[in-house]
Amino acid sequence: QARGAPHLVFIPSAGMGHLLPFSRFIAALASEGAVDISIVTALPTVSEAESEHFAALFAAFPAIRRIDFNLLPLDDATLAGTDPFVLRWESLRRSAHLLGPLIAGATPRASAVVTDVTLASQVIPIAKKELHLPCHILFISCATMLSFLAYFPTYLDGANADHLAGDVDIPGIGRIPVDYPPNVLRNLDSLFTKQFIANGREIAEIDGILVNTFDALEPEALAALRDGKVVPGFPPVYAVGPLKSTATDKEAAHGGASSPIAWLGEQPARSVVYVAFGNRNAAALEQIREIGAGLEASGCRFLWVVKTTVVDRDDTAELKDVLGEGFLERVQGRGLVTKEWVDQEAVLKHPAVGLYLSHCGWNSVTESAAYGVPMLAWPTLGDQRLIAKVIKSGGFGLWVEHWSWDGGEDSLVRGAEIAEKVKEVMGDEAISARAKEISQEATKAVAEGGSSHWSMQEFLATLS
Ligand code: BUP
Repeated sequence: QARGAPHLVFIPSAGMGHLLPFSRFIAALASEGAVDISIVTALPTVSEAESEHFAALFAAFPAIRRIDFNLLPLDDATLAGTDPFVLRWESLRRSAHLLGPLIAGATPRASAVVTDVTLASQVIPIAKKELHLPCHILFISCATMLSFLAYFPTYLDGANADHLAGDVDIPGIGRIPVDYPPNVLRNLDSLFTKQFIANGREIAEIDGILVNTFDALEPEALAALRDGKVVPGFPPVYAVGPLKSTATDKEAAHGGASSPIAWLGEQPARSVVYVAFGNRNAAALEQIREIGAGLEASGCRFLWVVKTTVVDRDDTAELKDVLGEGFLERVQGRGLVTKEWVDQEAVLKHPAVGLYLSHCGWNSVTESAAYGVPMLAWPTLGDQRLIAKVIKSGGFGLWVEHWSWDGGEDSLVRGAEIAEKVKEVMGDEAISARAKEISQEATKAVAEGGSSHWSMQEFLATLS
């Protein structure tokens, strides 16, 4: 790094969906070598995947400094049963007061802090009032979700409500039906709701927000935020996506003849349905079996990543028991099922993949958009229904809105319907053409002179 280069301190949060955009952004900066970088690291991580990812990142970029963040114990019986990732966010938040001295002690002196949004309301005052440093957010969801987060406090004040109680009209964006935002916001007592409202109230104090999106993907939401329609005087929004991994070649590490990528290499172009529901969505066994039945009945080739637990370390089930008698034998040769972490970016980039049946995590959607893979959206929780809306209005996928993940007898999505929709999107030329167009726009955005490239330059200029 150049002497006197700005020193950015990154504070990522828990979950691969949070860590990956940080590491991608950091890898892009580190490769350019124009800034010094430190990462506040809370170990051990919740999942094995995060642990391996941190190790690979620090190994690939030895110049990046690690600031160890020892969390205070979270002794709070009222939080029993909370999602382990949300619980970790709370742990990070309740230990955040320790960050001031940690960052103050960094050498060279920190020039700015970039935090995950889940910690925003705690970190912003520390960075700005205690450390007198500029503070930015690297937002890990879409600009539409950012608009919702930013506008939610105004909605609550206007509706004289303390939780989500109806549709939300966001200026410049339009009406968001009550069942699109995170469902849990209807419950004031949930930890997530408290964190979400606190972060939303503080966000206007930030110096800038980096978002893993690009102008052609979310033109209206970005314009509404930047024009101050959502919240007057909103901080600068830098759309710097789609972020791509540059740090590690995971396939090289985990590859071999039996790897999914090697298998894809033997399949015809655009013939494979890739099926994955993210790293922290555990489906009910019955629903998993209906998905299997659907894939089998579709007649398509498929690569399916199955998760049966929220945290990967807990997943000890045998695939053959999960999928049911004879399934693996029946689909042998045309279907590959795995419980292992796959290099999803490499999968979506592969010419054999023709469709992504997805839970609609934002990283997954930006990856699909970047590589022009049409989507069949099956959102589960959190921001995923708002993200499915982005897919639908972008025209690069189909969202069957009544598909839920409740797992109850009435709401189980049956194999026959899954097969029908898979075949429908696989054969939809308009969706396929639009996916290709979006992918070209994504390439343009990050190329020299593209909108995301410019946004990145603008952000870097604030550091000098
Ligand atoms: Br599973 C899996 N390999 O096997 P999202 C995921 N990923 O590379 P999240 C792999 O993890 P929420 C696997 O490419 C994406 O970058 C995937 O992030 C990668 O969803 C990331 O898509 C997952 O944002 O759920 O975090 O699972 O919606 O809660 O963020």
